[in-house]
Amino acid sequence: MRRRKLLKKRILVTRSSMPPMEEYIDEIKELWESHWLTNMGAKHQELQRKLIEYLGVEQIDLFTNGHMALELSLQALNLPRGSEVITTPFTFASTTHAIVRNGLEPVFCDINLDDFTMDVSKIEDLITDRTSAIMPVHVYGNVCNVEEIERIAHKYGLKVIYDAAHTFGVKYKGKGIASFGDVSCFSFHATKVFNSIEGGAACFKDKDFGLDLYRLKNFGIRGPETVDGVGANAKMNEFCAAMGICNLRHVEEEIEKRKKVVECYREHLSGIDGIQLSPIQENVTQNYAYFPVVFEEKIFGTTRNEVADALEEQGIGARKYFYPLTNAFECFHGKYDPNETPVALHMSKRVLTLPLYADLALDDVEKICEIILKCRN
Ligand code: T4K
Repeated sequence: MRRRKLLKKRILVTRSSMPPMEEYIDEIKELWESHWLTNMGAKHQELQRKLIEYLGVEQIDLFTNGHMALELSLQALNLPRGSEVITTPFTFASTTHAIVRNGLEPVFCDINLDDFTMDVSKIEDLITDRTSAIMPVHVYGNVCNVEEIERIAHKYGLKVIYDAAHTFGVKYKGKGIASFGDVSCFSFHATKVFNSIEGGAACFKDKDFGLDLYRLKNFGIRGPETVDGVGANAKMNEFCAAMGICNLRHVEEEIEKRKKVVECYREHLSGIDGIQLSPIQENVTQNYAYFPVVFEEKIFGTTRNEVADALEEQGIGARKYFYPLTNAFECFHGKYDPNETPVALHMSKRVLTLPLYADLALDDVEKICEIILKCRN
């Protein structure tokens, strides 16, 4: 009983968006009639069609999760084994692991001090004759400098694969964010702005690449009697696709509600010495995916960890996304040096992502800000 009371009071970093239960039940009724539960069924196809329209992309393929979309997209690019992929360490494990699991070598580029995305002025220095691709991350929903990345990729003949896990629905200069680069991969995980419970998608233009990618997510099968690739199994099932169809109907509403939460945070935390907020990027239609706050201890007087502890004491689960950096992970011990990406290292020690979801009450946002501001010394 006591446990339930405590849990009810906790505010976590996010909470899954869900459609009304009846709407989902209605959507999945057809699955009981058809008995078709997976393997690119009607729901899978319907969600694909709807996402192409919503995201403003040419081609899309759906996956079990965002990680498999990334990992198999990299594989489908057919980069030379052992070649180098320029990426950033300020991200979730998935980005770096997708590179390493493909037998490729991540080369870590530092990030910008303001928006946490790849510092494009450092890319060219990292290019060698072994570089085959760039894999930037639109981290927190902040858009990378896509124009400069495109220019560099074109100049050196490199592929570009965006980790767009955080940028569902984001537009840059009126264009869907996934229309940049050779491939862009979204995550539809339960914690994302748009979810299909678990799920992900790769968006691209090249139809031949799409065929290779499709085969990789389906055991390398080309036809009923032809298996000419060594593939995995990363197909989105019909229940997940049905959840995606329902959530897509409400996503605009959800983003609008998130916007109000973000505005409330900004109202209380802007202009505070020692607190850095993400910039509002020009020409970007945001999705309000995350609300990162950077605490500069020397000015704010309190460390990020102390703020996190103070929030935790009040039942508020802010998270240190993204600490540690991926180039500091134990699994890579001795292989990479996080000191070579000093800005990313600096930010990862100071950033805290505050609770953010559509139904987060503005009273709770105010309470969170009050606790944070009380930490000032
Ligand atoms: N690239 C980037 C840049 C990514 O951030 C991610 C995933 C990927 C690639 C890979 O995409 P996926 O393969 O996951 O589709 C979470 C998510 O699991 C992960 O998807 C996400 N990034 C990462 C940033 O966050 P955790 O370990 O922090 O999740 P967890 O279980 O602690 O959940 C966080 C909070 O979310 C909970 O405190 C409460 C809430 N929650 C969680 C779940 C599982 C819900 O409300 N409902 C739920 O079902 O990784």
